Amino acid sequence: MNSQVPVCLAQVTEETAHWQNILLEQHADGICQLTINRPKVLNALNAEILAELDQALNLVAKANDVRVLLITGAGEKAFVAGADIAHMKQLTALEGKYFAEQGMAVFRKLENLPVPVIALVNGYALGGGCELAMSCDFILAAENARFGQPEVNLGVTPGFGGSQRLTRLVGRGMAMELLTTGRMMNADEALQRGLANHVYPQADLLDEGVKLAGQIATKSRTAVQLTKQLVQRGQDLDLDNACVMESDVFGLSFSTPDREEGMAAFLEGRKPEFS
Ligand code: DAK
Repeated sequence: MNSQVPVCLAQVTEETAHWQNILLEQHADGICQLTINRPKVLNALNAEILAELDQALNLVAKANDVRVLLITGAGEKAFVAGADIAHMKQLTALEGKYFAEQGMAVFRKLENLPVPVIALVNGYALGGGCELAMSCDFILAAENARFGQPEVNLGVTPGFGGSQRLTRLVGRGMAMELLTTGRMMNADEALQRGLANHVYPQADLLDEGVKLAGQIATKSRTAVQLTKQLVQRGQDLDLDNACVMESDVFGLSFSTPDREEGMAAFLEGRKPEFS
């Protein structure tokens, strides 16, 4: 398939048919669901899953029928219980470095995906699982969600960005506590500390995720994507430069058909019909 041509994700089958560990499905109205599907080992991540995840993100990035991506784990027990310990046990130091680089690159791709990504954390999100959730734009948690970075129990450091993203999300002191004790946070604590946006009964998590994604999917696709870029790029800039960037992007948004339609619809007292 030509990588330059936008694809309709709903019609892509040949590229996804050989995947063993990832399910990619379309809900209505531009909502795509990606499920890490290895429930026997609580969806633990190995190099093969990371490679499939990378391919899935490439497809989503160029799909013209995806407006929001949901990521969750198969089964009722885990989102992702971390990197696969059996896989990591066999790695040499150099292979460990490559494994970490592979995970880092995939999670960075996820973070920079043009469309918003919502993690639906339906159980354990430990180590690489917590790092995966933190690479999404925001997190919705089930009541049984458990978040943690237990790498210190295994004699290693976080390898997929956990020490950096957790610190940015919950602050230095709490991140240090969690990283150095390896203790798990339950869903309510994650909510209280700003790691999760909302907590739902597990049976409602997917429906709530689809509902929230549905609200985003009705908005201007261009405005949503530009907003994600502003938030992603702006967080590492000083405020002066971040505000300059926002002015530039605000100006850019005035050149779009969605801006014409959105403002006309408001003045005509009707709902906008965005492209
Ligand atoms: N890897 C492999 N298998 C796992 C797994 C994991 N992370 N987590 C669970 N499993 C498997 C269990 O071995 C068990 O398999 P069977 O015995 O049935 O064959 C099955 O899933 C069910 O798990 P349990 O029987 O243990 O279930 P419990 O309810 O009793 O306990 C648990 C659930 C999540 C508390 C427990 O499974 C657990 O503690 N799991 C490990 C959590 C963990 O430590 N995760 C890894 C975090 S470290 C790096 C790159 C990356 C990383 C680090 C460095 N570089 C290369 C520098 C990332 C590291 C991590 O993610």
